[in-house]
Parts: sequence; C-alpha cells; structure tokens
Amino acid sequence: MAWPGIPWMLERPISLSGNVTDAVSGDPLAATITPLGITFPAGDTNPSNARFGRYHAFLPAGSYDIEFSAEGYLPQTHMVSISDTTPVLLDIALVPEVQCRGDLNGDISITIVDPITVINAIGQIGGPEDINGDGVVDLLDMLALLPGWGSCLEQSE
Ligand SMILES: [Ca+2]
Ligand SMILES: [Ca+2]
Repeated sequence: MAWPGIPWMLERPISLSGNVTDAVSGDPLAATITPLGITFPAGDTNPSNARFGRYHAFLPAGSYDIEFSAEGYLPQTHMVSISDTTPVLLDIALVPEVQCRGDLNGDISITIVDPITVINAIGQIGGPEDINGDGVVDLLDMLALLPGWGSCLEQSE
C-alpha cells in the first residue's frame, strides 16, 4: 500500500504561533515567549523567540500560562490551551514601558495632581515641570504627561 506524499507530515507540528507587535506603533517585535511553571533543561529556558514579530512555540498538549516579553515593553501573560490537533493562533500586542517622567509630586503615578503642578509652573524656564525638556514650561508639557498616565510601578522591571 503506497501513501501519497503528504508534505505537511515532514514539518514539525505547530502548536502555538502568532505575531508580536508594538501596541502603539504596530511594528513587529522580537519577543521572548516563556511558558510559566514548566521546567526546561538548562540553557533551554525559552522555547521560542519571535523574530520579525512571528513566533512559533512547540508544547505538549495542556494549558499554559505563557509570558510574552520584550526589552522595553511590559510583559504579558496569556492562558493558552494547546491540543495535539489544533494549532493555536495568538497575536500579541505589547505595550511599551512608559517612563515615570512627570511624576512631580513623587507618588509614583501620574494623576491629575501632576498636570496641575505643570499648569502652576507655566512660563517657568526649565525645572522638573519642563516635562518635554524644551526649556520652558507650557501646555505641551501637560500633554507630555498623558502617555504615562496612571501608576508607574509596572514599568520598574
Ligand atoms: Ca504623581
Ligand atoms: Ca517644555
């Protein structure tokens, strides 16, 4: 009994794949994909790396928490169920880490207090309220606070 050629059998099964992009720009990211709670042999802790934004991970069937990380981005963990028969497609958009620049009152977050401090310093030459560093405090500095709005703790890793 002769089997016809089945090219796909020559390839390693793809369990999990997708694209990793920058959530802001949409650019592809070189990310590290790490299933959590799984022990790999030394030197092989990362089963997959995204190159040009595309990643493939090969995992035994099961459910995993998988961490996607990249330098300069907040890591994300996604629960993924892998089966032997159905490849899983998972696209990831990583959010860039934001600097806590502009936390003028030192509460480790950007809240309404910080732009108010900027407004009170409008016209000032330089100083910490010159968020965008152009030498003068104006409304542009208040706008420069917006990308970092919220807690700064997530970007400390
Ligand atoms: Ca603050
Ligand atoms: Ca300024």
